Amino acid sequence: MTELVNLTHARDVAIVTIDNPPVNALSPGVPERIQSSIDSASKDPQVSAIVVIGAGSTFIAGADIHEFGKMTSGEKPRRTLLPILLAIEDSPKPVVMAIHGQAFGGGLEVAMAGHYRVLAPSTQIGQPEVKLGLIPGAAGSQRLPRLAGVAKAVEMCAFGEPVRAQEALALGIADRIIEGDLLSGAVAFAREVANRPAPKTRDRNEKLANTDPALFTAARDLAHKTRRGQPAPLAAIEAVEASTKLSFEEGCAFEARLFGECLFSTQSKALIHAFFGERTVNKIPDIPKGTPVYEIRRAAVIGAGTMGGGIAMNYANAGIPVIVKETAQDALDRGIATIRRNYANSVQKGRYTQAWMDERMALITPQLSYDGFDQADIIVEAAFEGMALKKQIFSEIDAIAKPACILASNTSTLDIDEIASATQRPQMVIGHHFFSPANVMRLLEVVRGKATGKDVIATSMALGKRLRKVAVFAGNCRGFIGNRMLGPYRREAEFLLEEGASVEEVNQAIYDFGFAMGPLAVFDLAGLDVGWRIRKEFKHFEKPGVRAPRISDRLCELGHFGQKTGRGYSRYDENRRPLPDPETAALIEQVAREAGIKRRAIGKDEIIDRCIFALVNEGAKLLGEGIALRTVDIDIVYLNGYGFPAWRGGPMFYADTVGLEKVLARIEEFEARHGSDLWSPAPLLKQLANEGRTFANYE
Ligand code: 3H9
Repeated sequence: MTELVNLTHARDVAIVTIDNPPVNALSPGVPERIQSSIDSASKDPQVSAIVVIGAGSTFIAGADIHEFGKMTSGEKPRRTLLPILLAIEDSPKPVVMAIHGQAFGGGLEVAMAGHYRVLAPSTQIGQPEVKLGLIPGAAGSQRLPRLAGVAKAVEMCAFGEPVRAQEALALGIADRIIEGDLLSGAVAFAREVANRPAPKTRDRNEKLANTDPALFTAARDLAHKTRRGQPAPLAAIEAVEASTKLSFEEGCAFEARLFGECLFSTQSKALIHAFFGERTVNKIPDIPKGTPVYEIRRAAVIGAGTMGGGIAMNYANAGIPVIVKETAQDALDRGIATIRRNYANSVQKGRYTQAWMDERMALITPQLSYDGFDQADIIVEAAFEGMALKKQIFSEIDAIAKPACILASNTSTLDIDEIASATQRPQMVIGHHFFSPANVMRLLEVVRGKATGKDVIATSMALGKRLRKVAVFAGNCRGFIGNRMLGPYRREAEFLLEEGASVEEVNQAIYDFGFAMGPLAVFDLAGLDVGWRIRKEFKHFEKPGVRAPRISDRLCELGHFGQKTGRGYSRYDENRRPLPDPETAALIEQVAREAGIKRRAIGKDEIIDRCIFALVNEGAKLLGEGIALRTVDIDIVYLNGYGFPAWRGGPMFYADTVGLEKVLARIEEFEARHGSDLWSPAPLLKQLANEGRTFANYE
């Protein structure tokens, strides 16, 4: 336990050091002690100026996010930072905020209450509260426009992206960038300004004048487009707009009201669940911290298709040299050309420099042979989804790879144990299920076989972080977490078509729920042939007499594979815009007729409940079977791999917000209508609903 805040002196300059690991969050006691330290330094006649600095790797990461849950549950009263920040700003001696790492949220709000800000060159500053469904709650929306100007303040508060030190300096948020030792630079700066009148941010109104109201309209339009369904970005715009119309005090009161509304919203709880969830998934109960890991210095990928190419890019992006192997020159050339095109697009958009791209390309070695595979620390197989092929590849690489090489399969559905059985080292075999496009999607499912070594799992989870993925651990079953749940979701989307909903109605209902795309639009994008191939592989698992979706297979038989062939559930124009396809509609009616299904009008609520509760029910089965460790693992899979709206917190969090009793009642209704083979409620869901519990408190 540290003191949270320490006061020391460098001759005439007082140094207030915040020491609340790991990120100096403003937990109870921290803001109070910052202020009392500044206060006592102000009263000390030996002190001419005060420097506030963070210990460890960052200045202040913001309010302590754990506290929000305690406040909304009534466990703790709502605290307010505002008076503390006013007192800091009123200090008669200049307060210099010395910032490194991040000054985020409440951290930036503290920084802006100081009279000056000096930054280490790699610092990031921002108001990311909207990412938690919140807005700045301690005058950030009022002080930031006074420093950065209204347009930039709107952008930072409404969209949450940070700015780097150089931009902060140019904007006027920072006063100087300190190269070299931050503390000594800050102390020297403090001496320079010691005898000048200290400028209070709240009195600096010059940048508020003559604000063009069109900028708020433009920001709202952008928020509607890019933050669909989320009130926090709109509230943030409103709060910054208030800074241009109200006094500082009135603006703060207005901000506080909006902050309170956001704080108590379900969206904020969902987004906070997602924030902590992303950090929780890395913790696996039987793989303790400190489990030995293999060093990954060289990688090899088998397959230069969409998946293989994307996976290779992840390794190159992390600075790891990677071999990409194909079986035919033309496939290899196509794969490398796609990688080059992807990088070139990023360069064109200004995300990377040409030099950066050249370095990445130089890390990728395309080849047709296994040369160099004996040097690899990890080999990732990304061949077509077929057990026979995968087993053949694994027996080949087993013969070449060094003993300490991890053998990973990018399979999305197949049994890791059976794949491992083709090798003499099942303890080194693991699933690394990437999501398409693998260079973009953040999710990585790490799948444990029954023999997979703990060191191999620990290495995979650490590697996930290095590859900038959110790695989620899953047990071995058909489809693991994500695709096993996707099965019933897809099934219901297709059944709804057979029963009378149109392709457009199903897509629209799920889009309106908040998904980036409707299910049928996603399947068209991914390629219907992918699922077709997998279903053929698993034909023997189909239960005779149980209704199975047929439309996708029928479309594939016609060569309608989705966007890539211009036709799937929808038709696509030359700009890949979907259009209704009357022939598909006729085919659906025919399939329904053949199956003896009487078609009817289907409402939006039924579409949502059938698709989403199909996910929830399967998720609950996965939990009960121990395939998923925690509900949050399921939620994080769906948020990062399947476009589930983050502000709904994931399928399991969403089910809790609906109420498990209601969810169960609806599932039982579907069971009565469609049969137990399709809709038997998960035992865990039944148990929790009957006990009046939630998935959250199951953990
Ligand atoms: C706010 O400030 C509202 C205000 O307007 C005031 C209202 C009155 N609180 O991410 P990492 C934990 S809202 C509590 O893995 P990195 C995190 O859970 C807040 N805990 O490290 C993890 O714990 P564990 C606005 C926090 O180096 C550990 O710290 N601020 C907080 O990859 C390490 O985190 C934000 O939204 C927190 N604020 O990244 C910033 N932050 O080890 C949120 C982190 O037990 N934070 N933890 O799993 C971040 O963006 C990143 O954590 C940061 C470091 C970039 C700072």
